[in-house]
Amino acid sequence: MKIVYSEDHRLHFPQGELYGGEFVTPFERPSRIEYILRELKHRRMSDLMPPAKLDMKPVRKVHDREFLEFLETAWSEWTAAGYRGEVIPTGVAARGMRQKKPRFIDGKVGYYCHSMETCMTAGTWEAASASAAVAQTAQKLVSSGGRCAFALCRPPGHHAHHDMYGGYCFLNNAAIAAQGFLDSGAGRVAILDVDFHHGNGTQDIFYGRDDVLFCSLHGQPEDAYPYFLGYRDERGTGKGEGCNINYPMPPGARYDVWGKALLDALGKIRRYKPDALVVSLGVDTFKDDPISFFKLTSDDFRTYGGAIAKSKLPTLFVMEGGYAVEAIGINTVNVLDGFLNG
Ligand code: SP5
Ligand code: ZN
Repeated sequence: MKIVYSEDHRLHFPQGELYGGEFVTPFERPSRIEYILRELKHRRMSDLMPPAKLDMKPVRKVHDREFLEFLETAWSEWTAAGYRGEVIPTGVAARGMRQKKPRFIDGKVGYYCHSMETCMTAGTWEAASASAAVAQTAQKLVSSGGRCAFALCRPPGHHAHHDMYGGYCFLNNAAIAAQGFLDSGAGRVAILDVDFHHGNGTQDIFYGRDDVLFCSLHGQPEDAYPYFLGYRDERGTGKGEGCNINYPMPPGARYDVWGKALLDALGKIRRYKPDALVVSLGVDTFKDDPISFFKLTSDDFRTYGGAIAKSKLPTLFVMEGGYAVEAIGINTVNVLDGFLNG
């Protein structure tokens, strides 16, 4: 399996994540990638390549132009304002308030942010755009006839909306890849999001479209981040009606429950007849994940990799979350291994 990877992910490492009212070292940290690389090497999966330069065309189709400008300039505007800490909003555009973009950086940050745990720092834009380039380069490998590829993205992407960042995500790598497939000639693309958290950003981007089917398996929003999206009755709108399918599940869910949802999603994907499949691959469904509540074992990851392979679709794996760092390599590579041998 071809693996695309960029060292530029290291440029994004904020000092803090707001967690339980304290600033802690971010769960989404550079060592996650190091653990995955180590396990890939250990299992002789070393077909690594760097990304090509990012083509902004598909990026502009899934993200708002002014939002992209904001991400690119936020750090310089923040420091120019005299602030010495990392970029965090104070006031946000909440219920009943006007949705108009303010001029000053404080206001703009509140306008474009949906989750305050996620800080921006000096290298955030560079890392986020390198991560999108990783997804795009891997997508092109699959579009030009490969059976599969692994985009080792960091920072992750599936919480990034058309015009909002948060949940450790800035650019929606999976959405950029899906758009890339369409732009390279695919008629329809399916996105299967197996990260523990609902892929609210990906849902937002494709909610009114029928050329992308989005299926997400996740912790139910009553109990789990992102809290305000991911219910079963969110089914898409307009011509996108029926092209958004959510599988919210309760705390403690094991593979007996989770695997059933997966098979249902894979059935829906088969009937949609896509030309390509993008898997938003988060391994925070693992039983020992520090911020999640599903109970998948390391063996379960191999099992579901095999189930995904049965779809026989050109498949792009895009790395999302997973915070049990000592096991992240084993769990991620188990999915890829299960796929290759499934
Ligand atoms: C890509 C991805 O996986 N993003 C996840 C972002 C989650 N951010 C908020 C986490 C809040 C966790 N609260 C957990 C309580 C556990 N006791
Ligand atoms: Zn997650």
